[in-house]
Amino acid sequence: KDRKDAKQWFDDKTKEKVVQTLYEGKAAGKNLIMVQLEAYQSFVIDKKVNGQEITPNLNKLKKESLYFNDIHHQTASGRTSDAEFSANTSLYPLATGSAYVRFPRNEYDSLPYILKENGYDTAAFHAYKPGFWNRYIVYPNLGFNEFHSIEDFDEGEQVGWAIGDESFLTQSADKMKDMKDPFYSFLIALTSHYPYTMPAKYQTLDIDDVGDVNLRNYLQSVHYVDQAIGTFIEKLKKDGLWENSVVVFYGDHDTGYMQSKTPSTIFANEEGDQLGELEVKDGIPLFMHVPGVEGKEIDKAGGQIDIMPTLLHLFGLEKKNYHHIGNNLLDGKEGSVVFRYGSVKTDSYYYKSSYDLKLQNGTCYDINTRQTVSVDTCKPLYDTSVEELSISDDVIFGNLVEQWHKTEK
Ligand code: GP9
Repeated sequence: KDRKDAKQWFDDKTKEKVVQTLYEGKAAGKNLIMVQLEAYQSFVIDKKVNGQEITPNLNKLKKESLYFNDIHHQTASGRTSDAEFSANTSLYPLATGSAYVRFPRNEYDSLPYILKENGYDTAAFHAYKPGFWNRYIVYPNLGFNEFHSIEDFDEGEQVGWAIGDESFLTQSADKMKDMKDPFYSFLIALTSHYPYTMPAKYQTLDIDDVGDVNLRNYLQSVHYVDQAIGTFIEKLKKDGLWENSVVVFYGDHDTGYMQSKTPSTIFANEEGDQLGELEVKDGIPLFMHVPGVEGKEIDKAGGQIDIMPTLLHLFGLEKKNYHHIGNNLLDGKEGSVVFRYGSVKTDSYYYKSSYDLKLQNGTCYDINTRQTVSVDTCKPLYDTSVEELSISDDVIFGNLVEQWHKTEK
């Protein structure tokens, strides 16, 4: 019954979601270069500390890109692997453990698989141990032709856990020259990983009087990554890839700070503004630079499961009956993001779930008035979260997409 209900849910969704927009097919035939940024949060974008821009290169890119300003990470305990999983399958991560580790050989309508079917070469790049998060098994299974792990990179400059992002991104761009056009490259940056301590020469922001040491380390770290992104963009331009490629950057998850005064608290609009804190806490940036498409800021709630449906719309490939839960962020409809632990944000309301996941024990905020309202107002959000999370779990636990592919053949 669960399998039939899930299938019906996807069939209904496919009918609903085909909305024509000015963006449809605008990226047809282009390469896709997608970069997942470690612990990168949206509260640093377009912000200054002591008069210095934290992310000058991303701020510049924002003006020339589709920038989605209300995107939230949806990860659980699988952290970085959860973000990769959701961005490339448009399903929710698991509530416990990582789908990469627990179900590494499942079949999905994954982004590399769909692009491959449409003639794309595909590769994943991550300058760390291939066994971490089981990637060496998962990537080929998701449809990546190549996985360039630490073993495939020149030593480069070590910053944090591995090769610094500047060297990683530059070397990855060089490797892309060997890929057949069109291609999809998926890059997982790593430098801005907890605890965010940077070598003295990369602590270039003058912020000695800002926040606590954790915040200062975090800001220096994301500032370094921003510079690495600037170098990467220049290289893509020099190598002739920029004009032929959609280039996407997004953050994988929050900073993971457990201190009472978190960076997101400091950057929230007002001290003690609970809704403001919630809105900032899980916020991640999402940039899609599409050659020939003017920059625009899109104010619609969404998450990592929406990245693939949005890209497929841009590439003109969304019409098939794929088993995706996310939405096209460009469809002009009300936005919505379900968090793995049951909270939900739309453009109008924020439902904060309680630990026991009972509707009545959660809190419902009206985003326009900034006030709490009766929790019944948030019941539709709650119902959506219960339904979508359970459908996603059924798909993963039952490897349902593999079964559906067999019967559809
Ligand atoms: C290491 C990187 C870190 O390969 O993915 O993952 P995280 O600790 O953030 O989940």
